[in-house]
Parts: sequence; C-alpha cells; structure tokens
Amino acid sequence: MTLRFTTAGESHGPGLVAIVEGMPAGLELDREALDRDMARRQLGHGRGGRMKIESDSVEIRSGLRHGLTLGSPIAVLVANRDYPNWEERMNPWPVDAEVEESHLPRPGHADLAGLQKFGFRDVRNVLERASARETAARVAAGSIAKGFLAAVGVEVYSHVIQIASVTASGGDDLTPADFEGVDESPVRSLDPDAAQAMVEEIDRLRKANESLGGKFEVRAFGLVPGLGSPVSWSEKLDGRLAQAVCSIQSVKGVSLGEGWEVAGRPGSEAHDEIFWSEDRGWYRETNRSGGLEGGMTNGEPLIVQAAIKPISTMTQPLRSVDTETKEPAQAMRERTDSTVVPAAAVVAEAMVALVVAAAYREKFGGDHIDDVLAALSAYKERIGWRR
Ligand code: EPS
Repeated sequence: MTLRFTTAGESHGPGLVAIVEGMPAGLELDREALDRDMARRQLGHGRGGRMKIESDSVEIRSGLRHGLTLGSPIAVLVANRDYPNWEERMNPWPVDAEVEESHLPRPGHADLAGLQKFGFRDVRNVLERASARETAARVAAGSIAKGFLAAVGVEVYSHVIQIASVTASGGDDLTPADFEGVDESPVRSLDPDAAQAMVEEIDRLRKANESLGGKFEVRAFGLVPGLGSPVSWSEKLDGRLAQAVCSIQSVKGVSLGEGWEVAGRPGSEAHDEIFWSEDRGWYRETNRSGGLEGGMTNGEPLIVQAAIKPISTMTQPLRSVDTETKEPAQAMRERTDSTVVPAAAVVAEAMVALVVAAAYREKFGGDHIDDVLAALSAYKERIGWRR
C-alpha cells in the first residue's frame, strides 16, 4: 500500500486535475483546511496580475462521501478562471480563428528543450504545462495528504528564509506554534525585520525589471522513527524528498537538515549524539541531520530547505533566438510574477506531506484509518516511543 498522485492541466486551459490514490477509508477531510491551503499558495508580495483573476477553489469529483474518504481514488478539479480569456488560444478543439504562435524561447524556461523534445513549433505547447500554475493541483493533493497526516499526529509547515540577497535570521529551534502567524507576513517569513527588507527588495528589483529567487524551509513535526528505508535507493526517504521538492518549478537545490553546512565541519560537529532518559525515551539534543539518518526518519523534526532560481519570464527579456528564422531576438514577454518564493514554500509543504504520507501508508498499511492507527500504536509500543 502506498499513496500516489498525479496532476493534469495547462496554465490557461479549462482547469487542473489531481488524482490521489491510496488514502485509507473513513478519514475525515476538512473542507476549510483544503480551501485555506489553496488560498495560502496564492499569497506573497511579488505575485503578478494573474493572482487577481484566480481565486482557487477545489471541487471534489470522487473518493469522498459526506466528508469521509471511501478508500477509492480522490479526484479534484481546480478551474482556471482565466480560461474564458484564452478560449480561442487554448481550446481543446479546433477553432476558426488564426492563433498566433510564439517562437521566442526564454532562457531558464522549458521552452527550447521542450520544442526540440516534442517536435513543436509553438512555444506555448511547452510552456502551458511547464508553468507553475500546475502547483495549484499539487497543493490540493498535498492538503488531502495533510488531512491523513493530521490523523497520525504529523504537522507540516513552511517559511521563507531568503529572497534575493535578504536572509531571515533565527529559526533554529522552531515548534509548530512558531508558525502560527507565518501567513500574515507579506513574504511568509518568521523574521519581521527581514520580511520588511524582502518586500523592499522585491519592489526595488521589480522596478528594475528583474525577477527574484530565494530559499524556503519546510518542517514536519510528530514523525515516528523508521519511515523510509535504508535498504534500497528508491525507498530512502531523503532521496524521495529531494526528488519531490526539486520537481517544483524553478527549484535548483535541496538540502536536508544542515546539509550544506556539515560538509565543511569536522565529524564531531556534524552529527546528532544519542541520548535516552526514562521520561523522554530516545532523543537528540541537536538536529543537524534534519530528522533523517540512513534514508529514514529518526524521530526528530524533518527539515528540508530548497533554493529557487529567479523566474525566467523577464519584463526586460534576455537574449534568445527566433526558432523559425534563427535570427537573434529577445525572449518572449508574458504577464508574470516578480517572485514566487512564498508560494513555492506552500507547494513544498504539499510535496513533503505527500512523500511523508506515502511513507506512513507503506509502513503501516490498512484499508480503514482505524487500521492505520492500530498499526501505528503497536509500533510505538514496540519501540517504546514516548512522544
Ligand atoms: C506562470 C506565469 C503566471 C503565474 C502562473 C505561473 O501566469 P500568467 O502567465 O497567466 O500571468 O501567475 O502562476 C499561476 C497562475 C498560479 O496559479 O500560480 C508561469 O509561467 O509559470
């Protein structure tokens, strides 16, 4: 038993779809939590005009009855409210109108390699699916996964730690309570001074026709040890998390725990020493490994950081080549965001939730949520887990 999901949909097509397969039956899902996650992905200073058009809501098409899962695939639909403006250009069926093609691939985007790969002439055939609009469907799927994780005692949060050259400080020893106000920050940062500086930096660089990247962090609390596996490369949870987070549009680097920092330290300052006490059971006093050892969780909070590059659609386009004439040209211009780091953090929450939920489904099985909880409780008992 595992949890799988897939998405479908183009950025300016009729809508997006996600199918989540492998949820146990009898799990209560919270409609408001789902709506909240969809809205959270649309937040963040630096978004463009599209976010004024979209107000994402999820329509459940299967797998749920009266708020409880049926154990069957859960299909969700997110309509693109912008579609009526694109009905000619993106109609699934032939139209009478002459639809203009784009032949100006953007450096940093999927455009050029996508044209070559699929044999298209129109860049739009590539960019529509490569667009980060697809992440709305991931967040819907991830929110369902979070519903399952809440039932097994796991919470997943995110925050922004850098936008362009501005970095947030603090945040070493975070607890779930620390994330309470994070969505009120205009850039989803836990450091109010840095948040202010990030907003100013976004405004400054936006005026200079620049786009901005940054870094964010996802933390998951309440995980039992032993999720994932040390025995096969494909089952290692660290590898699965890195793949899931790196698959988010524009992400170029993923670090687990203090991954980049420990590379430069002596071993004595790189690991988390092991302790045991009567009331706490097994514990660590540091969490440099980000809750992951040997491809498994170790019972400490999971910490995943990622670096995202500046958006490749530029208001001052970079140099490119017209793919029809082969003449030098400027890359295409499209309405775009200045930065999506705050939104990408919410998407990463969803991806981490989906990977961790899959690991729970693999380890504890069960057709009904009560089966899962019984297996989880037997495991905690066996390992003497006291949290
Ligand atoms: C995107 C470009 C922008 C973003 C879009 C992703 O869309 P448009 O070209 O319609 O202005 O707003 O993101 C979303 C629509 C979303 O929901 O996140 C891109 O090229 O990746």
